[in-house]
Amino acid sequence: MATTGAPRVYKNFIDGEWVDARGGKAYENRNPANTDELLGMFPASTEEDVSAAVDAAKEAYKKWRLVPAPKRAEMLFRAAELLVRRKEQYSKDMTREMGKVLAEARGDVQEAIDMTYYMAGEGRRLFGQTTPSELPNKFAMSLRQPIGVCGMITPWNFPMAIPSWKMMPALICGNTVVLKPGEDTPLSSYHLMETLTEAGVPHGVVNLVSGDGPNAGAALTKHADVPVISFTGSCATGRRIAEACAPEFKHYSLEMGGKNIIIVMDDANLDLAVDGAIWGGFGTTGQRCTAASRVAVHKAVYKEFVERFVERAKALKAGDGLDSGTDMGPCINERQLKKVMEYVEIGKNEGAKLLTGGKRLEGGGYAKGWFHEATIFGECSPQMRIAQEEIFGPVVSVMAIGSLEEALEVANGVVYGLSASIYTRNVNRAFTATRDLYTGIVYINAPTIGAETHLPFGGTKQTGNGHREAAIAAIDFFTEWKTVYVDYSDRLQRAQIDNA
Ligand code: UN1
Repeated sequence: MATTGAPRVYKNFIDGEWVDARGGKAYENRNPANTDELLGMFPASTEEDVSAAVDAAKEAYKKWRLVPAPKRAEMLFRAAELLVRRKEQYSKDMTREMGKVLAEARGDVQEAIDMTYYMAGEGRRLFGQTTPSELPNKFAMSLRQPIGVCGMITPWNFPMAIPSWKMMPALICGNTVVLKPGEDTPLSSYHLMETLTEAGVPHGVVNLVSGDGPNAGAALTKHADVPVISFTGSCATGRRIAEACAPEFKHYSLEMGGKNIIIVMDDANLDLAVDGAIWGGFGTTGQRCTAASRVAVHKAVYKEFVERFVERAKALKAGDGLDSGTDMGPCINERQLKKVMEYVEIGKNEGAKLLTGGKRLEGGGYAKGWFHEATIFGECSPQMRIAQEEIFGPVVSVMAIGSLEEALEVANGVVYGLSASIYTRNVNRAFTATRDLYTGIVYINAPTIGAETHLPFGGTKQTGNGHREAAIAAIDFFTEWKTVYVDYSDRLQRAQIDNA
């Protein structure tokens, strides 16, 4: 049904005020399951808006960095409590703007809650080291110091979780934030701002500027007063960010693509492996950077696995994520749906066997959304484009392998290195795979998705640039070490020289 009446107009959040884009432009945020539903208008921000937000964050930093971390933590703790209370409303809004099924939207908000509580706890740690000096009457320690204004550019697939992964650690360390959320999902970031402010985070400490990459994101990246950029998104954008950060030697963390694999050995519990491949491949409509878009199955169980996997995929019901019977939501937008359809053609042309799916869902309840069938290609070779390139949709490429060695070679034979999984009941194989899979995350007898907030998240090779999100790794990224030597000997002591 078409939304009637004037659409709700959302604003940027700068220096504690809700403000329109200075250029006066706004863009529509529509439900990908039903494009007749307009969630609201959001500011199409430009350099001017970004500059205003950075100025506010720079000013606020002067005081925020001096607030004791346990006090900052109390605010985060209150924010987490508010998120718990609002979980249902925020989850429903997320399903409406992003399309993922409600249970998964709840998971996304839960991930934000987990991260916020976790980082609140860090407020009473933020540990450095103390260590003996090599000289007498001298004390040595290391402290973490905040860096300043952190620019954050986040994607649409985890509209609340990913901004929280970046914001909460940055804030607890004493930094201030300017967030540019995914263009398709600004509402969830709006909710985060609202929550943090109500929890007592002072004006200017968190700022939100919605808009697109070329206008808002690029302005944030290159702004001289933003020494830190944290980005999650495509490799193409990540490369541009790296180039923009290089001249000033900014700190930047990039979380990018994946072509994650599930390996199914001949000794695997096949029921479990099928469950994992369905959840890993089609959860979030395959729109996770951790999605299991490749499955390598030992030839001894290939036929049986594929039969069961295909049968289960056929039974998945696509639809509006708010309907309780829906297993899989739409693609995020038309561009993403077209990309999926193009890859289906590529797969067919390169000789993979289309086992199920392969088509856009149209008509009836699908007429107004960007729906695509759960799609499985069998008999893929590891070098096919559908087995090499990130599709970010409900398409899984299945390959046969003859040994663990071959599986590991296939697994590592892509440019990405985010997540990988092996199903086996053999402990030797499990540990060999753990050692030899060159990825940031490895799962044994579980799919490639489902990372927890207190463990490092990120990947090798073109998935990232060596940083990790979440866990203490995030604290490492959002602080710099300061090493302090206190000499209380009252005489000049020369390190490495007066060592006799
Ligand atoms: C992403 O797709 O960018 O591990 C993040 C997972 C989720 C996060 C995914 N906790 O699948």
